Amino acid sequence: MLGGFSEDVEAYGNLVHDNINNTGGIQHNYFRPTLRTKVYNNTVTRNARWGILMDSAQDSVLTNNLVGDNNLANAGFANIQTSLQGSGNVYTTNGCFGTGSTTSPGCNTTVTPNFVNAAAGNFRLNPGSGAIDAGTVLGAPYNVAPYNVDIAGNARPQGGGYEIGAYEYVIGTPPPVNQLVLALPLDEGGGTIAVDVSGQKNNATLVGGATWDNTGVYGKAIAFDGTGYLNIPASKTLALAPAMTLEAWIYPTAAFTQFATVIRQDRYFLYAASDAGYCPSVAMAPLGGYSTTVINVICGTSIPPLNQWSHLAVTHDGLTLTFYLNGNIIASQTSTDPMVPTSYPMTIGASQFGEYFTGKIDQPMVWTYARTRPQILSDMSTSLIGAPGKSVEVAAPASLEISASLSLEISAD
Ligand SMILES: [Ca+2]
Repeated sequence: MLGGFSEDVEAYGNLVHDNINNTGGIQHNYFRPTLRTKVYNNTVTRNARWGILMDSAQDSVLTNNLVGDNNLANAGFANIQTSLQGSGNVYTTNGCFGTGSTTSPGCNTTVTPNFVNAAAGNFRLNPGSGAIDAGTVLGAPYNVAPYNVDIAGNARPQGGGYEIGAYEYVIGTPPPVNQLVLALPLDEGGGTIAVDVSGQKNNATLVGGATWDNTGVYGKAIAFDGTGYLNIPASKTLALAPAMTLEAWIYPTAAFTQFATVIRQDRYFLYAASDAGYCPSVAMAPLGGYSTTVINVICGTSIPPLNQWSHLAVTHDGLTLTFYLNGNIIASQTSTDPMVPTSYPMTIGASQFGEYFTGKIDQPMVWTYARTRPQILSDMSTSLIGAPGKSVEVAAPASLEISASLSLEISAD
């Protein structure tokens, strides 16, 4: 302590929520100035007044804080309240959202947090959260123990970068919810982007000989000439494990001569055709599955006919691989080898090995869990056109970890 100042206080990785007794979240006390406070990677939400109050703070740094839905007492506070502050404060990549001003100088950006279940006190992030990979990379000492973990003890960063807030989003096991992570209507009819309406922002880019076609199953489709494909950048939401559903309508226009990809992401895949002899039942049969140190596949039993639409799907629930043709279960087998999530682009109409598809594809969809047969039938009969947020069944999280509320007051006491 020096001259009545409180110095070098840190607030790192806290969850500060539901302080409803007319108070705020993290506070620099107006009457007790603070020097060089560091406020990093906190989630501050559902508090009555401010989220983070910077009164009398000087030469302090706020970074990677996820602050929103504060000011619930309607007292006119910002999520990050920067009135009456001292000089030299720095704000970087603080994401604000919801109730309470999100435009104060401390809020560098607005984000959609997409919490797992805020009402139940679960402020972990769902896939597609705007907080994922949106933070500033932290240097020493925050990149080493004991700082390099999140509030749940998971290593920070995960995947492509630092998250904003107290929680890193952990790819793979277990999935935060049962969710749709890719849904392409393929109805734009122009341009080079096919927009994902799953809500997970996994938009696709048309590459090479992939062109718009006016006649899909629903609306338009993409035609692949045998050299083109759709590319979707690597995404945590597509790093699937322990379960999946891949499905699409296909309209092949050339006889199959080798593996023909419908959907592939590094370790999991759906193919319209295989190489001769790969599937034991029928030469060139379609297949789906996933690879680890071994390749786990389930084969169809008939060749999708030329110049007509067929619907293909493969599901894996962690125990069983199932292959569907036109909504019918064609084959099913035990497969307990755990899926391994990886961070690679997804491609439609080709794989990382080529394996191009020739013909049309419509409404490719990817889910983080095994759809049931009635759900597959529903997917087949539902047009994605103009349906963002389409009928996503959200299962209750297996366990809710509800952190105790706290109000952290930084003062010279
Ligand atoms: Ca379409």
